[in-house]
Amino acid sequence: MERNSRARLIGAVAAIAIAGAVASARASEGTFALLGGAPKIVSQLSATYGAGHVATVRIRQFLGDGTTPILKYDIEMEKLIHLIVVRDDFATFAHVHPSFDPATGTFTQSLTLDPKHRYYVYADTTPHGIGQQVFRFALGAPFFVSHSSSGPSSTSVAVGPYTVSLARTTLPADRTQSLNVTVLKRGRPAPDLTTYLGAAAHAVFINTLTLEYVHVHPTLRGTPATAMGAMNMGATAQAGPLMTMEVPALPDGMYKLWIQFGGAGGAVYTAPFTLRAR
Ligand SMILES: [Cu+2]
Repeated sequence: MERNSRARLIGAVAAIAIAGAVASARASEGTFALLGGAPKIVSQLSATYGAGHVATVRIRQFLGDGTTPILKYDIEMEKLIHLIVVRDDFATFAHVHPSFDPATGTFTQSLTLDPKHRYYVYADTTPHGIGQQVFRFALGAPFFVSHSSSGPSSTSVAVGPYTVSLARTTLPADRTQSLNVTVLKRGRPAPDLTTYLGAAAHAVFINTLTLEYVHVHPTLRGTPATAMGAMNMGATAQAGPLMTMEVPALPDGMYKLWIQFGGAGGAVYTAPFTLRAR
């Protein structure tokens, strides 16, 4: 019955008939998208579209048999799921945390979509006993928007009162490397940064051609980095303006990168970059 009340369902027989005709809730199967990982589960998304370009997205995941729903997830970075939603031109980025119904294993999230665009939705979870899994789905307009082959972005981006800088935005491909991340406020190392979801910062990379996904966590310079792909940081994560991140071996290509961090008062800021690996 999911979360709908019985009364609402009975009152909505006509609407169900319409929904059935539109068949908008048919589940689509996600494409495995974690760079360097391997698919161990089946991930499905269904979407219903309402007024105001609002889509209600439901995600269910299953064991490899495709029929046994996964009901138990490990909490990673304070949440059961991280849903990353990126517009097809990579101009918008959202990181949200759907609600979870443990009885059915269904994650539910409302998203407002620009009807002229397609969106890539990444479901980043850690099913208990399985490890991190990331699946990609497409929502919205069915046409493909070709991406201009623009070069890497500037190494500095202003976001709110902060300026976020990377050591470089052109990286050697196919090798792991450390990349310094610096956050300034009024020209000085920002004194008021706060942790966000249990980390100094979160960095999501998406290959603009293959749409492969990587999610790493910058740490304060001079503190030990966590293992690649491990989201468990313990309770000791600290925020600060001088960070470094361990970048995994990126195949040759262009990558969008969004760095999220907490500012004064816990406000969340997102700094977008474009990287070239070659
Ligand atoms: Cu993160």
